[in-house]
Amino acid sequence: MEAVETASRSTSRSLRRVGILYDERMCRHHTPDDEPHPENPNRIRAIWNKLQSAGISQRCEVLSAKEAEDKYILSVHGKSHVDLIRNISSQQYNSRRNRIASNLNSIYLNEGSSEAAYLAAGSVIEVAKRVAKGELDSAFAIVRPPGHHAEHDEAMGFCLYNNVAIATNFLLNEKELGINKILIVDWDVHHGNGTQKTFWKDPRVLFFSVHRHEFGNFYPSNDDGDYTMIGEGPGAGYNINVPWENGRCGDADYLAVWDHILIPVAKQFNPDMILISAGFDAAVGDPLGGCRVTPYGYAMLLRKLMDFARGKIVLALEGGYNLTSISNSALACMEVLLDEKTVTGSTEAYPFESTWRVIRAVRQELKAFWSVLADELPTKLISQKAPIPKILISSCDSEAEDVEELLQGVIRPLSTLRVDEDRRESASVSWRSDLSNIDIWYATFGSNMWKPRFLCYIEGGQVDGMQKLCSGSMDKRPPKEILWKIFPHRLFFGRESTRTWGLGGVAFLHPESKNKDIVHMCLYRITLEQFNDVLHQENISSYDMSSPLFDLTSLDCVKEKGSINLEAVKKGWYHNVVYLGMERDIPILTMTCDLSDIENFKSGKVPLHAPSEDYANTLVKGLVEGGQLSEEEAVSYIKEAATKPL
Ligand code: Q9C
Ligand code: ZN
Repeated sequence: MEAVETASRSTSRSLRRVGILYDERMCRHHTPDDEPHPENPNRIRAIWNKLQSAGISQRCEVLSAKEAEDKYILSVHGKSHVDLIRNISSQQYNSRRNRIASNLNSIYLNEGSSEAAYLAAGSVIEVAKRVAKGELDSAFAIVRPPGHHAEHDEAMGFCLYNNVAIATNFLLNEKELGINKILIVDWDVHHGNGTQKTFWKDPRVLFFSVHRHEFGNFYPSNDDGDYTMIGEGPGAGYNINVPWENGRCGDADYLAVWDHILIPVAKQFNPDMILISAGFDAAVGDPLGGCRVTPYGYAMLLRKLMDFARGKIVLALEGGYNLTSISNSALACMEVLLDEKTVTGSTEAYPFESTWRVIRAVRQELKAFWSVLADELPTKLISQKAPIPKILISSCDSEAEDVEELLQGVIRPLSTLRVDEDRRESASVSWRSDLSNIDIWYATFGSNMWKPRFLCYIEGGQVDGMQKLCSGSMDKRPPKEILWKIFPHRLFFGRESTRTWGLGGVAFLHPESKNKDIVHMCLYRITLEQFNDVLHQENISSYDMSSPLFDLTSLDCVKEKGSINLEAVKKGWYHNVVYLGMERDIPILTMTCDLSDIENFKSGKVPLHAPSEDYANTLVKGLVEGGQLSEEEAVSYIKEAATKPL
């Protein structure tokens, strides 16, 4: 279903109305003699060119910039500041312009600056208005100069007018738009000091900024971005800062902050609209940011926000200084807005220990205002951390006896991981593209029956009850179809604990069928490429995926023999791929233990063990939400499987 839609969409406009705003006139703001500067016109040109050559802009409504009216700018800035920016590019300022700029913090000015500043602010207003009215579902304004550092009476940090703050006030003041609560997410690597100050006492605007802080040593180098800065008066609690203690933060750090701060708070706040101060200077490769967010990371961060405000989201460019990084990051975000989920390239890492410390500090500071932040984070969760400067790549569910040793072998420096990533991907690209054209049914009998849990293996992330983060598949497209079937196999639970679910047994399927047994299976139609990524995640292995675990030859073999034991993941618990027949000409595959394991379970060498409550509940949820059983029936189905002798 999804595939058909995507195909028909590829030549036409998206089903979702997505706005994109670009205007060459914003390139006329540059350094006086065009001396090199990170915030230069090529930034927005690079993004625009990338979106055009990727066919993205063709699927969007393309808008051009409009100058903001002074009355809107004056809702954020003082009259003297507006007068200065309006006039700074005129001839009468020619002799004074450079001196004025040099008295400001990190600002240059030229003859094009005024116009560009008005266009940038006006453009964010323009797209925000259209999204608010429902003429567009969402939009991206590719603007410069950036805005989030600009304060009431001060241009700074490459910013002249605070574009996002101005658009926010515009939305709130145009009462007939019906926008009364706005969430601003500032994921630029720098603190959005100007935006914070604008809405400091305003409970209609929840300002959230995650930024490198280093205890006040990172630009703008003061305490404004500390987590203790929570707003004041009626605005108390409506300002949330997540200050990184160090650079090198990446997808895992940002996702942890989303999952444990931003998303729960967004749920409780329930915004009418979301504006993102979308700097891409936390991207891997940025010369100023020193962080490591991948395009996939940005896509995930954005996707998680699409569940709020009925998807009414506006992205406004802020910083971001590596032309390639910002273009790829912007592209990944546009794919999310267009809802065409083909973002690839994931990085598995745990958050830094310092990240958990910061998350706890923020939750502690704000729990009086947001009840969803009140619970202590489970120790199991926060003990998942990346050694500095090393990183743990790997995954979810595998439970090799010597997992710890195995994992030690997988620890390698972050730098190697990043540098090698391209090479690793290109080495694996040939098998991936081959296998991405082959569909299979992946038949699940355990926690994967619950769709959100299974999606972690595809999209990355984790759901309630899981104590580990999944890396996801390289191909993030969701299953093309889901279907339930009953098979004559025995479901049982064994082993004592898992890394993902903690204490308690996990589900296994007896690899042989027996007429009087029945098992409910949820079948996901995914590609053979994705099946490989699921196999990899289900069986923690040091296997590097430069070639597939299960290829076309294995597929032929399993069809003929009924099952196939995978040497490469021998130590994983689900190393046995079992063929369950065909469904509409597509093979049905599952993964479980092998017959020798069954002997060990029977002899007691490996224990049978009932599942934990969390894990059992996940199975029940799968069966109930999948429309297979009532809750009562599901509970007794699981109970029977957990108690009947093998
Ligand atoms: N030692 C934005 O990303 N750095 N602004 C100045 C002085 C200024 C970044 C360093 C960085 C400003 C929108
Ligand atoms: Zn920045």
